[in-house]
Amino acid sequence: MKITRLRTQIVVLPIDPPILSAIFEIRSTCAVLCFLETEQGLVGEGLVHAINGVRIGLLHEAVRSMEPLVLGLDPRNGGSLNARAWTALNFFGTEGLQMQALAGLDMALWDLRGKAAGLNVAHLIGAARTRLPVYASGGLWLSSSIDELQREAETFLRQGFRAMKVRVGPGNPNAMVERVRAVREAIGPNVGLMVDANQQLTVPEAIRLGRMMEELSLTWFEEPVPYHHHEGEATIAAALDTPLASGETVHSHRGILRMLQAKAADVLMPDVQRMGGPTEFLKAGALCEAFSVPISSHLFTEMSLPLLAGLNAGYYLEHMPWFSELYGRAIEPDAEGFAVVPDAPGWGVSFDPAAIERLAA
Ligand code: SMN
Ligand code: MG
Repeated sequence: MKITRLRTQIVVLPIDPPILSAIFEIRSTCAVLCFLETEQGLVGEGLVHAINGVRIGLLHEAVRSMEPLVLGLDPRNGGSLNARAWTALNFFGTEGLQMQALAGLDMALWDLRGKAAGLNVAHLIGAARTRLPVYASGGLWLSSSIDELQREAETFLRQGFRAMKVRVGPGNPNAMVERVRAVREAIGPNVGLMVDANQQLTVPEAIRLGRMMEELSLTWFEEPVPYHHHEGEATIAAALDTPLASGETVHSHRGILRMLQAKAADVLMPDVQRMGGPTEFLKAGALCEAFSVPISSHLFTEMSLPLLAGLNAGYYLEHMPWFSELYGRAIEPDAEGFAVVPDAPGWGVSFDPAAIERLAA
């Protein structure tokens, strides 16, 4: 089997009403859909995105520039793309835009390998499990009032979620704790609750806020300080009983290795795009297992589900529904609040042509 062409399509996914995290107002996300076509007619699918469409043209161009790395490649030897990338990308480096563009191709390669084998990616890896605990992440933003937070939390419970994430930010810590407590009161003591500060606190602020929240039995406290401040993360993690989660902003398995060596977090949560694709995500997963640290995911619910299912250290799946319209279906929790790996080959979900037409830029 041979890859004959990389086809790309830009789509815009509006987020209406806009949402607010401590770091961005998010009005849309814009994705570059990547299709690797083969002479046998099988097509592998991947996607990379840019929040609010910022620099989407550059991301698209970076993806397109990598077409020569996959043309003529047998997808069964998809690992060779990753192996060659370390030299092919060396000049601009293996962090940032180039790695994120590489992710689109690597995702499509994994989809092709699964489709060629007739296996879901989870089974291709050798699934360690067929379902994962999932938490709702598409809500409980800083833009919600306390009443809205409680109503959104109740909606998540009705949808079958047994865990969810609320956002905090800088400012009056009493006000932040009040928001988190309001959610805890709405969901009761036995539902998982994560808190994400999107890197906007200092180390002392994070320790103070973390201590104030200890009694709320959080599943984790995420990205309290700027993502590169691993020493600060380690200080906060050591000061709190609540587990610290981080890792969505680092690139490649080497970024994850540096965090593990620094004891920066109790839970790592790589983003498959920033990793540089599934190949790097899986390497990160093996490193997490070696350090006995659970691995969660960031965005990319559809692709992270089979990947985490294939990892012994696999932990919570983040459920962000931004791309479900593209797939024409949403991943829903089962009766116990788990996300179940689909049976279909590759990622187990495919882009809906009607949705692409509707959302095309
Ligand atoms: C997040 C990051 C980027 C976009 C949306 C949400 C957040 C998360 O940090 O962890 O979901
Ligand atoms: Mg986060």
